[in-house]
Amino acid sequence: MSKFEWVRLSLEKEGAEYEGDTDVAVAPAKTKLQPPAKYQVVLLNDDFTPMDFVIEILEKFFNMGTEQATQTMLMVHTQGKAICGTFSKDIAETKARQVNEYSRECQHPLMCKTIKAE
Ligand code: TYC
Repeated sequence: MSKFEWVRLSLEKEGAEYEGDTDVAVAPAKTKLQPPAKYQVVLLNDDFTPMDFVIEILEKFFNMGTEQATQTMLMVHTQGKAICGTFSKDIAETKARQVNEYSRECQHPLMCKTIKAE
């Protein structure tokens, strides 16, 4: 058995790759790749923000129709919170920030936050 053949077989036995006779071996990755985490954008209830304003937010930032926006607003109003959508981390954080900034501009205390989805 040649020297190279011996190296190739030894590396293969350990699960590494042999890359020709350059003496470069690449070890298999130790960590398994995971799909990117998802984040939920959650709207919280308060006693002061007008219902119509919450519906406007859901239409404007979450592309909901008036029917779905009304249902979601009522869910927040009765249950205390509701998920408005699930996105990548960046998009979820941007939407929550845009909602909070716009609410403050309009003098409403509406709160929007993100939580990592299971
Ligand atoms: N509870 C508010 C009211 O009675 C309405 C409301 C709904 C506020 C949803 C915030 O995320 C919210 N005017």
